[in-house]
Amino acid sequence: MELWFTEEHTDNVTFSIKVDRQIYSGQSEFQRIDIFDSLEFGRFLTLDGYMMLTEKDEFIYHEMIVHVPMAVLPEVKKVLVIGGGDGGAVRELVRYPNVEQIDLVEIDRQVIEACKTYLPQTAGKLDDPRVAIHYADGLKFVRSKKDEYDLIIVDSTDPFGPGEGLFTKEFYGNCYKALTENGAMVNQHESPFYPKDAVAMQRAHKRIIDSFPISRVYQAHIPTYPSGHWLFGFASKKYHPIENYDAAAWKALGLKTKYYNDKIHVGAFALPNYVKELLEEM
Ligand code: AAT
Repeated sequence: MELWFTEEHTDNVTFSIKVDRQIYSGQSEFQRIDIFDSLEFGRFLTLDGYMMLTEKDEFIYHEMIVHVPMAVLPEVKKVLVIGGGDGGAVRELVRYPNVEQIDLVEIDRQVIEACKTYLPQTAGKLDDPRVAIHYADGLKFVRSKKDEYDLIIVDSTDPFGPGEGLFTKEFYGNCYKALTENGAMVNQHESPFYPKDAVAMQRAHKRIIDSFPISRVYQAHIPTYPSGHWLFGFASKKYHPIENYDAAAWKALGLKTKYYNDKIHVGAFALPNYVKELLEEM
């Protein structure tokens, strides 16, 4: 008998991956956690039935959420990652020798445990001595922080369930306060393509531009997320993601990447007209 993972991308569209076998299934206090093996996408993690990452395409998401801000900000020493219990963002961050401390705030301990056991490709660097894991709600964690982080990466689930609070005005305002004067926040910014996702994306964008003086959106192609067209937000106090981008300095680090490069960095901020309109029409 064939086993398929199917996710509804809209009421009229589904996306399916043929599953080789189920590796893990658990119900935490916050969500249902499943891990499957597949021929086409390798091992993949879903939460409450929604795709979080696959071994085959996670490099795109994690490189774009980490290297874009790291190539813009001059001196990143202390980083806060909110969500991201799979460890993919942390894996990319620990490649930077200047990064001294990474606070990972993941609400669900069971996600981290399952990923450490079954997804070493992403979770393999969670034991780096610079990483401190906090099991907490990111919304609450940032409330008490002031002038502390050079970079905040919001690697969260979508704006329903436990991730909902990470798309609020209160949260973005607190992230602003938690950042140093040179700091920036990058978030997974949902998809512009299907109208229901686009509404959530627009709402989040409006709240971010109200909270930060500099705010730009960039894109990447992520095959296993709804429509494959995904956005990220870059919101900053001082540094502009292109004007202050130092390609030579980033190249001098000698980091090997599979997706990110200097042309992608600039090109990712070039948005299709329909996306620009969605962002402007609020
Ligand atoms: N790295 C790509 C994978 C993710 S998972 C996002 C993580 O955010 C999950 O492990 C979830 O438990 C955690 N999370 C959700 N809400 C909170 C919260 N309030 N505080 C801290 N952590 C939280 C991102 C997938 C993006 C999917 C896009 N469709």
